[in-house]
Amino acid sequence: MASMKKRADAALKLCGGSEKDYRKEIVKTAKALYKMNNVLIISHKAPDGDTLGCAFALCRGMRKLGKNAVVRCADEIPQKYSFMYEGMEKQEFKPEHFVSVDIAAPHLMGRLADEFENKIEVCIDHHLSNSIKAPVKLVDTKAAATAEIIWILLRAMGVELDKGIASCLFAAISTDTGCFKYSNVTPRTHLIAVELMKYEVECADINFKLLDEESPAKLELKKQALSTLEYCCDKQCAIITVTSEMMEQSGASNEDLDGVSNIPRSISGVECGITMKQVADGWKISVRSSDKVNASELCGKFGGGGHKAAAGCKFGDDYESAKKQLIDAVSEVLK
Ligand SMILES: [Mn+2]
Repeated sequence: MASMKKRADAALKLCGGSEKDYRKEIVKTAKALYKMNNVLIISHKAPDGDTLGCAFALCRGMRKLGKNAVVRCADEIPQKYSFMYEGMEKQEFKPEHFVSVDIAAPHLMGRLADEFENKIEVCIDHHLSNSIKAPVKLVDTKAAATAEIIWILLRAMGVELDKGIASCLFAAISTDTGCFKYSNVTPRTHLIAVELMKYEVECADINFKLLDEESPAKLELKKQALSTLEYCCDKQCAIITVTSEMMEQSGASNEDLDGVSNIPRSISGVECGITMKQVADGWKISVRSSDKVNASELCGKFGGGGHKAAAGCKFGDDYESAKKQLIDAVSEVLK
């Protein structure tokens, strides 16, 4: 395993970081993965580019090492991510080892939680609020995307990257950074992207498909949601509301919401953008914020969590009460 240490060092050097403690963590996690066979890799529910890119990159990497590996997700994988599993063969086997990627909490495994939450052996993530229980945990909150960690791990394990793996990781990083424009981006993010681009990744295509392309249904949803736009806290906070009726009328899907929740924060002068989405049992809130507001702390007050600049929480049925509590909490921070 000495070579694993060397490879980890080399990978860390390539992406500009070589703290000894971090290298140790990488080696420990890479070793745990290396020992496994018949591996089930779990993505979070309502999957995004990072959780899927990590899962399929790791799955492809494990297979290259001669192991059986599959990816599972509680929800259906949106069509736009199909390139991630393109060309992968079906494998039938009884899973013996369980890995979670980009999952901050057990309930985010969705309907898979009951079956797997106590079986996770390796948890790889970048969420500050991570609460998964696992013997081996690698939670690097400095990583803009969990995919940064997966890249280092694959290198440490001696996996030869290829176009398939690199495309998954590039897509993961690109989506979790809003195409390299969020404040979570570090030199390491770019350095890893450089390494990935060496494998003929079709970056422009991936970026268009995952970040720019919009269906007519999504545009209709945006139009309707925009009509609810309101401001508070001296216009430093903007709120939009998405009702179930709007979802139905527009024909938009839940993934179409991603673009919508970025709208309020994009308005000049707004430090905190809130999207209130009606769900079966209440209101799902997503918060996007500038440095002035810690979205994760804000949502933490209501039992939620996430990142500094993007987080979420949930409220019950009472729309007005939910909104008032949110506005009060934001004004408390901004005053
Ligand atoms: Mn992520």
